[in-house]
Amino acid sequence: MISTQKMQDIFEYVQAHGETEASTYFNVSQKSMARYLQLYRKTYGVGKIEEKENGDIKVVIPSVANSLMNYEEVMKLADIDPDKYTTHRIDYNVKADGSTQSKFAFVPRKDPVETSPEEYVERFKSMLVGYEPPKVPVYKSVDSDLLVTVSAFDIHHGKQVWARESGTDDYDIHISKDNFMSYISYVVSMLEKYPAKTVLLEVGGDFFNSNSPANETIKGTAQSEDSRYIKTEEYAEQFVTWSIDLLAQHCENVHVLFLPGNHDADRLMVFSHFIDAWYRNNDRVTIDSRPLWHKTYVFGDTYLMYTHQMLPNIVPLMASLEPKAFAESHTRICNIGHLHTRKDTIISRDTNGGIEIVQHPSMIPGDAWSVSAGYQSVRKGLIRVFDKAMGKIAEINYEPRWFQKGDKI
Ligand SMILES: [Mn+2]
Repeated sequence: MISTQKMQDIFEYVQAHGETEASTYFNVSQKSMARYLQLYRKTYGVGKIEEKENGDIKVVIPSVANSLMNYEEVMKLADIDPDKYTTHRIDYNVKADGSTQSKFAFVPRKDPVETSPEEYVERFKSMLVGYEPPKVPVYKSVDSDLLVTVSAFDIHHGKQVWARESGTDDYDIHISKDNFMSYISYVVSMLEKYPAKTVLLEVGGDFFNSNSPANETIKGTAQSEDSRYIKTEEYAEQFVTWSIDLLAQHCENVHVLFLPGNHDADRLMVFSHFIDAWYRNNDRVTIDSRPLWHKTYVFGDTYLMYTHQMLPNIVPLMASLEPKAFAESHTRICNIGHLHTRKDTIISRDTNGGIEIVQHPSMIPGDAWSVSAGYQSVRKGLIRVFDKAMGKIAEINYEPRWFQKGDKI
């Protein structure tokens, strides 16, 4: 930086001896000398003009002339031709003592690049040489094995719902049988897309609406029931065996997990023994009819736990059922039902290893009592696809209303 005093000295020296001599005396190029003088003359301020070897020009305007903030003004004062130069950057600095400084950098304008259509074609052609389209990595499961789970929580087979009274849909043993068979047919159509080796049918409790011929739950709560106990039972035998047989035609193994519910614990246990006995000589169909309230199913790195209702100690309970498999698993899902509404909860990954609690939906319509009590639910099935190594890879929606309006089997 050249001080005001020095600028004044230069100015006076030029007045006395001329620009050429001043340039030699002060060791400044003649071009810069001319610009110094112009700047000094027009602003009575001080500044520094520096021409670099590459042709760039830097102009520094100190605080005494800081009204010069406009680059066009600076170009005029520094005698920079706007046709030949353009601004590159402008910096405005405030120093600790409050003084200011503006720095203007100018660069020579470049001729616009003109490309002929022929040149453009040649350039484009050269880009195509050696070009390869992006390659997408194809994921293959460790042994191309998939598991498809079919939720069958809270079917409440035997329940009577009268649409005029409930404001929802009609429901009786004919409809529940029909619905279930439509659902399984839909699952079979999805097996074409996801060719699973194993299908797990999750009968998650309250499969029957009542526990006894008195049409009551296990605790004795009276139920609005369709038809007679034994008829409801026969329908269930028919559509459950029909479903297992159909699934077994489209996969290698069918596993049926029966879980007692608060409506049907005793009845479902007996029913599961009937189904178990039915398939006792079929190696491809396995029935979990153990009279347990909590069960597991382990598939590769996936640990599935089942219980009908939410419990306060559900996470330690889940881990305690098969501790070794639990510890080694990556996908850990605790499956519950009972409230007929889909709800997903992921417990903190920090403390519980990423356990997911999935409350399954139900396919039944709300009845007059539940609607009057304000319970709302959307009728849905839940079909999931698991890969042995990757865990859950797909979830498929199912709504019984589609089959009621559309295809009937
Ligand atoms: Mn329940």
